[in-house]
Amino acid sequence: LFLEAALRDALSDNQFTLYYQPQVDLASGRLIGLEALLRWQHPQFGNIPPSRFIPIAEGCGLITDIGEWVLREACRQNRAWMDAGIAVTPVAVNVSAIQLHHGNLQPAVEAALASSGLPPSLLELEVTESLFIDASPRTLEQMSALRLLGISFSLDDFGTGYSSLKYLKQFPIDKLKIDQSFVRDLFEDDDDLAIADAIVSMGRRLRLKVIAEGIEDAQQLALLSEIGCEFGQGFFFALPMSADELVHWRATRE
Ligand code: G
Ligand code: G
Ligand code: MN
Ligand code: NA
Repeated sequence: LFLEAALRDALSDNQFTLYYQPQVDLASGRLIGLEALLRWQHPQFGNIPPSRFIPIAEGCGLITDIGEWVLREACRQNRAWMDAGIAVTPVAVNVSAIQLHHGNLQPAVEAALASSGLPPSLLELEVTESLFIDASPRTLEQMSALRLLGISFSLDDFGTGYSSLKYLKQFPIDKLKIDQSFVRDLFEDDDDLAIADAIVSMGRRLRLKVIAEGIEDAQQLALLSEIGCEFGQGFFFALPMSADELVHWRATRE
């Protein structure tokens, strides 16, 4: 209840910022995208992680306003980088199943694209498998409409949720994100390697892109490359960074 009250002020008081974590092509190391991650700096209580406040925001309905802010800010920032002549990549925004369920994601995305002038091909939306549990008809309708606009969808935390594989056929998904829980012990645990390998193979057959999350060391990277995983993200490449830090990071790699 305390956090709920604080969340209401967070938007109006500008306490939110977006951090950006690079996504790379594993073979070349080239930057291929960014994931936008929400950060909340409370004036008294400091940094409060999304794992704590997103569930509360979902429970009290504030996720709609917060989600709209995230979309607007990510699109604005990516368009600003484009205008500054910085090599452009898509930005991936995490969206809550609730935003889709209630039917306000599509108008929010369209508004964010219109106000920023960001081309739709430079926006990705990350959804989780929880989306598929009692998806309303509006869920699929909105996803299909957004896909037609040129936006792509990634399935986050893949393999940990409620994945009935039939959903991969029913919903317009473009990319699978291998959950970091399968990557963590990849080198020590043959079962994790088997699961990652299976996801990569299935992705290829279904013509889906596959990205591994949570890559922290060179051994994990080597194994993922060996099984044909094309893309990756994790502390081994880069931490999530502020927009300014990211510009610097990009410059030092060129
Ligand atoms: O950045 P961090 O590791 O703390 O993220 C924790 C969780 O919060 C992740 O599951 C991530 O998907 C989620 N998250 C981060 N930013 C957003 C956001 O803008 N919207 C939603 N709905 N979830 C987010
Ligand atoms: O659920 P989602 O995949 O959106 O969550 C992304 C979260 O994972 C972010 O909060 C980010 O900080 C965290 N993360 C990103 N790379 C790594 C990594 O290499 N190791 C660990 N432990 N966490 C990571
Ligand atoms: Mn994510
Ligand atoms: Na994840």
